Amino acid sequence: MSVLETFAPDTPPDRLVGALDRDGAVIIADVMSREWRARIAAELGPYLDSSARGLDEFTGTSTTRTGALAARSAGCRDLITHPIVQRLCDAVLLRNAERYIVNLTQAIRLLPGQPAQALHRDRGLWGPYLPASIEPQLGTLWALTPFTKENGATRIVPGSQHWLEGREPQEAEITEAVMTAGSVLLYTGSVIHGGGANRSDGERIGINVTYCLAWLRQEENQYLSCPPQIARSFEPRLQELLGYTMGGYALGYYSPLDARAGAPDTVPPEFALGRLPPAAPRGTSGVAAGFVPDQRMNNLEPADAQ
Ligand SMILES: O=C(O)CCC(=O)C(=O)O
Repeated sequence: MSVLETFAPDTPPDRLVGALDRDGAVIIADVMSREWRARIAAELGPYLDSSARGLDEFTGTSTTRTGALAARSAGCRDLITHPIVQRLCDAVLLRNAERYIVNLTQAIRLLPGQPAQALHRDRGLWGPYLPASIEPQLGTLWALTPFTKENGATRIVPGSQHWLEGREPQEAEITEAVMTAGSVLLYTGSVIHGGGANRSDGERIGINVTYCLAWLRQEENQYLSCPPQIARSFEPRLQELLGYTMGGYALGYYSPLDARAGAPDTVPPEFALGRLPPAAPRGTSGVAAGFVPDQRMNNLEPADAQ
C-alpha cells in the first residue's frame, strides 16, 4: 500500500527535500490560514463562476480551470512567493538551471460527478526531448477546500519519478493526496499523478501553481496573462518569478519599440516594468547573469522603455 508523507510547516527543509527526492511528492499540512483561504475564495469567486467546463476528458468536462491568478488575486500572489515553496524549488530546480519561473497558475475546481483524470507526468508538456535526469518542474496544489478520497484528492504514485518510461502503476501503488484545507501538495514534473474522481456532492478546489526551469517555455504565457502594466506594481521577486528577468546569459531580452535613437536596443525585461535589474546598478554594464545587452543601456531611463 503506497503512502505519501505529510509534514508540519516547521519541518526542516532538508527533510522535505529528502522525502521529495524519494517519493516525488510531499504534503505540508495547514500552511494557509482560514482568512487567507477566504480572501482567495472572494478574489477568485467571480472568475470561477464564469469559467467554462473543460472540453475533453483530460481537462475534465465537470472541471473548471481558471488562470491568470497572479493578475487576479493578491492572496494567490502570496502563494506563488511562499518561502517554503521557494526553498523546495531552490533545492529541486536549481540543480538544472540558474533560475526557475512560474510555469502556470490555475484554480482547478472539480465539480460533483467529475471522473478521475488519466494518470500522467506533467513533464510530458515539453515532449519526449528532456533527458530523464533533468527534473523540469516542481508543482504545488494548494487545498482551498479539503481534499478527500470522496471529492477527488489528487492521485499520486510515490516513487514513480524514478521509473522507466512505459511502466504502468498497479492499483496498490497509487495513493491519494488527502489533506486539510490550507495544506499544500508539492510534486515533481516526473511523478505520475492525476485528479481523483469527485463522488461527493461538493466542489474540490485546488490552486495549482507550478514552477519550471527558466530555460523552458512556460505553459501559461505570463506576459499575456499578467502583462507589464499589471506586473509593474508587484514586488520584484514575484516579477522575477513570472519571467520579468533574464533567464540566463542573453535569455529573455527584448527591444523596446519606441526606443530613442542612440538608446540601447536590447534590454532586460525589467525595463518593461520601469526599473533596472537589481544586478545592474546604474553606471555598470552587466545585468542579471552577466548579460550585457547593450553598453548604451546606461543612457536609457527605464521609463523610456514603456
Ligand atoms: O486536480 C488535480 O488534482 C490534478 C490535476 C492535474 O494533474 C492536471 O490537470 O494536470
